[in-house]
Formats: sequence, structure tokens, C-alpha cells
Amino acid sequence: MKDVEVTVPIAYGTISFWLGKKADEYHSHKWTVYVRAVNNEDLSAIIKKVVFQLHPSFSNPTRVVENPPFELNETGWGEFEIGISIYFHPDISDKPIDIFHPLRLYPEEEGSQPSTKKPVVVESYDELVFTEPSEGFLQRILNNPCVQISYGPTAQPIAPPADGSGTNPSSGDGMPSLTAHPEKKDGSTKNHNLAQYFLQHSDEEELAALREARRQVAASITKLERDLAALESEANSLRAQPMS
Ligand code: SLL
Repeated sequence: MKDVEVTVPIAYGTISFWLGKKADEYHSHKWTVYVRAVNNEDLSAIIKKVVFQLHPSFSNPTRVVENPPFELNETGWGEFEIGISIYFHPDISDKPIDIFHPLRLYPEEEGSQPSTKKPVVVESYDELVFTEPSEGFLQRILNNPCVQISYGPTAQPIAPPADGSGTNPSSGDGMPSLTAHPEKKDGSTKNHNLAQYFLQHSDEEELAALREARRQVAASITKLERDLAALESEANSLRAQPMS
């Protein structure tokens, strides 16, 4: 779909707790690395799997997570760069996105002690941006709250789903069909046991609001230009008529 852009705001990071009395030489901390939607929605309509690449000192250091929540829990003794590869469904992109995230176990603030209660949290914000999405993908995620869809001035209106809108029970409620199987558990991270430690990305919400405002301004400019062109052609045809 030309002139259409799908943006998925995500956050990824690590949360680590010191094990205190339970710590031993090789397991001083327990930690979680994760990829989540910035507002904790289920990402399974977008992400097929996430591969976490750990330090070679871990057994089986390549860890594949095929269902949400896209996260991994481990214990260890040292800090290192975690490789995170995000794979998408085939109608979205066949190229994974590779990012690196530094696992931190020790608080950076001077004088702060390791704590079993207060974790060390490092989280980054990013946006997955898909330009010219396939029609199938766009239809699938039209009502999905984890995506923002922006239509440029030359974007064509999207056709109703080929299978007849609403005839598919999994699309009738606006849920992406990939997540609508009742036997599958909810893949959102809203009630995650670590949700209280997730960071807020309010600057990013402001950015999203700015993007939306920019889109609306662009749309009204296009409309004004069309109105102006119509008025000009009307004026021209009036001028062409002989005075009576
Ligand atoms: C360091 N460059 O020396 C880093 C490497 C590796 C951490 C850190 C393994 C735990 C396990 C583990 O924590 N490795 O064996 O289960 O600090």
C-alpha cells in the first residue's frame, strides 16, 4: 500500500535483582530481558519470534522465544551485551531487526548498594516502522492498538477484507486473527509481574501526538489545495464565458 506507514512503538530492556543471601559465585543476580509494546499490548500480530543471543558462558546461549511475552529469565554473575533479533510474520517483512542491549546488574548511581528489592532497570524505546505495508498485513492490524497507521496524501483507501468483513469471527471484534484463538493466553504485558518497573516513555507519547498533528495538517493542506484548484477552474471557466 503506497504512502502508508505502520509504526509499532516498542520498549526493550533488562530488569535485574541481586539474589542477596541466595547469591553464589556464578549466580549473583536474576534478570529478565524483554521486548514489549510501549503500552504493553500483545505484539504477536507483528512479531513471530524473538531470538536472544546470550554470552557464550551460558548454556545454549541462543534462546528462541516464539510466543508473547517475548522475554527470557536467567541468572548469572556478569554484565554483557545481549543480542536481540526480532522476526516478523511473513506478510510484514522477511528481514529481522537486530538490536543490542547492555545487561546491567549493578546500580550506576554512586554509593548505591545492590538490592534484592530494588532492581536495576535499563530500558530503551524504539519504533518498528513498516513502509508500504502489504494489504493483507494492513487489514490484519487495522484495529490493533499496538500500531499507529499513517496515511499520506496519495494513500488509497484500504479495501475491505477479501474474505468479507465480519464473516471471520476472529476479525469481527477487531482482534488480529493471530491472537484471537481463545485457547491462547493473552500476550499483553499489562499484568506482568515486573510491570511496575517498566519505564514510561512519555516523551515518545508526545512525539506520537506531534506525528498525528503533522498528519492532520498535511491532510488539511491537501484538502485546501484541492478546493483551491476546484475554485480556480471554476473562475477560469467563468472568465472564458463572454460577458452578457
Ligand atoms: C564479564 N564480559 O566478564 C563479561 C562476561 C558473562 C556473564 C559476563 C553466565 C551465567 C551461567 C554469566 O552470567 N555470564 O553460567 O549460568 O563480566
